[in-house]
Amino acid sequence: MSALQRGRFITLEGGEGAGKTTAMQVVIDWLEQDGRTVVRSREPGGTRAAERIREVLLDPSTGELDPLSELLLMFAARVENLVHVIRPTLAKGQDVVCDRFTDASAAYQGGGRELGPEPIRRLAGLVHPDLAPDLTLLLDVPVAVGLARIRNRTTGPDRIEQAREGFLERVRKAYLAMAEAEPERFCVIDASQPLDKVRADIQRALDRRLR
Ligand code: Z5A
Repeated sequence: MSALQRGRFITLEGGEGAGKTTAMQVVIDWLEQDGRTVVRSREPGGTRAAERIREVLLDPSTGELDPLSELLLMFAARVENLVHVIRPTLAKGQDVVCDRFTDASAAYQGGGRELGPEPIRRLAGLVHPDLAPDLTLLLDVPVAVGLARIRNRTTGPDRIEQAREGFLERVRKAYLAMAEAEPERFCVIDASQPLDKVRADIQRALDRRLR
């Protein structure tokens, strides 16, 4: 499948409370104004089976999981999303905007859970050797700022959010290292700014990278 024929694959990444929900809408609006048909998805999730896997992964009642089991479940959900949503949509020439993808596994399981990059690299090689996002917006926010935002939620922390602050610092560090290693794919957005500034930065990044 050539990159010219298929739709564009855009992913949103970031730590807790980075503001991916707002960013998703900005990206979708921008693409639609550009005349594109856009399908949104999220990971873990995106299909009925993958959403069931998400429940297992995020429900605190699941209890502790071995980091490798956690990683394999993320990739099981990813296969479902790729097979049933991402690949067919791109093949039709439509765009996909996905809230998290394999970079999240590298940041959370590779960095946060300290599995390192190798298992993620191997699984990505097995599951999507031919496909990488065309653009990844990394919404970067200091851990304490992100945590303060999500503390205002009415729902309690999910299973992964229950991890301690050191975990989230490792996640952020892993994301920033990936962005530095692949500047042509990543665009880092300072998500600690007020929302209107974040929105404007995302729009500017899309103008620069996708037009
Ligand atoms: N995970 C993983 O470990 N491995 C993997 O491979 C994958 C995922 C794919 C589910 O992800 C979890 O799965 C996640 C990573 C892990 N870890 N956890 N937990 P998720 O994306 O569904 O869940 P999340 O990261 O917990 O989402 P979130 O905390 O809701 O983050 P967000 O979507 O970026 O935040 P938001 O809802 O847009 O904003 C949070 C609040 O902040 C909200 O009240 C906003 O109004 C406010 N906000 C946002 N931006 C601003 C600014 N700029 N100023 C002020 N206030 C703001």
